Amino acid sequence: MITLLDYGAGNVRSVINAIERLGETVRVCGSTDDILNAERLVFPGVGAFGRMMEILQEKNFVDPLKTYLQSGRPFLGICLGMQALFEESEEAFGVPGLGIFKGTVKRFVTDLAVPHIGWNGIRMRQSSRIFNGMQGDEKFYFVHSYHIEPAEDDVVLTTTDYGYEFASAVQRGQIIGTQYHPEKSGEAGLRLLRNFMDASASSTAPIRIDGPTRLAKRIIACLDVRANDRGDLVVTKGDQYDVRESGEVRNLGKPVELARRYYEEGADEITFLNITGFRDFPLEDMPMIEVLKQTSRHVFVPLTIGGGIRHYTDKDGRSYSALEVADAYFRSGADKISIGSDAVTVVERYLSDGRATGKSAIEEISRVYGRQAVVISIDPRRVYVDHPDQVPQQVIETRLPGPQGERYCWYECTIRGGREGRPVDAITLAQVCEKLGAGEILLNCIDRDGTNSGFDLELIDAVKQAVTIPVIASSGAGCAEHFLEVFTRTGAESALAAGIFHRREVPIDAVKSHLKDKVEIRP
Ligand code: 1PR
Repeated sequence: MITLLDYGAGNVRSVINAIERLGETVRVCGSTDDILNAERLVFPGVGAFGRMMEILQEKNFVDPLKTYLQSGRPFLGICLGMQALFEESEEAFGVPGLGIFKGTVKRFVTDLAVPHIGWNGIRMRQSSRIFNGMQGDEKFYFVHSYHIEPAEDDVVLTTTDYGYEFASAVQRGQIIGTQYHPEKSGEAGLRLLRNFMDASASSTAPIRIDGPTRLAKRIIACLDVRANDRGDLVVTKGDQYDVRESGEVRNLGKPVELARRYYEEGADEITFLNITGFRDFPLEDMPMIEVLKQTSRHVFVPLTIGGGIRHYTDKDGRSYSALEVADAYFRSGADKISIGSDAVTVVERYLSDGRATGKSAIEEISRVYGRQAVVISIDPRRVYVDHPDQVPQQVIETRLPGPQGERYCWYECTIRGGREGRPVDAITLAQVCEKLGAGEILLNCIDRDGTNSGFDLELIDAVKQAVTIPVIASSGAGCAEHFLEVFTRTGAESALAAGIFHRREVPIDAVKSHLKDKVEIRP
């Protein structure tokens, strides 16, 4: 039996699913006695340091946790659950941590995109049972803006490079903490968890890997989901967002089955977009929540869900905030949520008022779950102009002139699945969303969607240059070479595709084989 400390923020479902998958039972800790009586305690942390410590105080969990940590019984802290073991964090000045390890938690200071999101390697410094059976070149899933800085070198279990070398795991006796998420790190992560649970196993000596660890470019499989005309939830796919063929919604498979297939084929991440979320209310559209629950039982890489995340009033007059909708998704197994139409509305309001309200979906969700959990999905289309001064939007010079030979264009954001254009451009939208607390940009392109003609490199480059958060390139992938192109000609951290994977035209491993030795990938 594993006791799991859930303080109420973030996706503990994935950790429960991963432990149960390994044949263990999980008791979610509800009282101080549960902590004190635990045989093995796992503390997965998501969200923000200050809020986490506040909740631990409110629930009177701090002293029992310290008692448990001094008892010599096995403890695994994941991400924020590891950071909590330190004395304090730059994320919340003046808020004391548990102080089990000397040292602090610092924000990344690097020119690279922050948060550090994705699959990176580890360099082992100590013997540990959690590495039994590993080769040393495994990659694990990271998602964080802050990292620990231990004052005592001998507690460092692994280090990782991201701009510079930082401590990515600690160990002292039976206390282990990892910055990476084993529950989201595929087979390597499941092995780590299995090793942790076998507290009697002997330790493996560190395996030395030369050179710095490298963050992999991520390959993401995207599933656009909606009900077809018979009411079945299907994975569909549009051509420039038109998902109907001969009047019928295209049906390319069942969401849970396809997600499982992509996980097994090596997808680094899976995204579900509820494409009719703009008109349906997701909390009434329970099948989508069910899809997420079922998928997270079998898929141990990060899951993003988008569609319908906004404030909503139901037919009985009850109001739901975007945060409540997001809560439901996180509780069902999502690691990140993606906001589309509502982000455009929020940015338009910001631009007209010239200030943030603190109450938008982006701000509220990132405050509670951390900015790494908030993705902005942008659905832009090109608008050509003869001259940059013709429009107030941010314009780029294009190598692909318009129908009248226009040499400039701007990218018009759309809402409601591309049905309505708005006067805000994609570059400005990305910049304002970053300012409001978004952690990642999912950059679609209506002109390229479903065309197999390659990513819009000019759009991706322009947005990537304008923000410091990671960018997911999306729309238009038609062959493996397109992925190489987007990774070598733009700074995009990941690339997403749908049609070629659904139609089995280019499998995920063919993309990875093509990239191997040219671009860092997760094997
Ligand atoms: O506006 O917050 O409710 O979110 C709705 C979400 O649904 C948005 O993220 C929006 O992008 C998405 N969406 C809405 N309508 C469509 C549609 O296709 N009719 N999906 C749609 C389109 C494009 C990608 C696609 C890539 C790659 N999103 O999902 O997967 O273009 O395709 P490809 O590799 O086949 O070219 P809200």
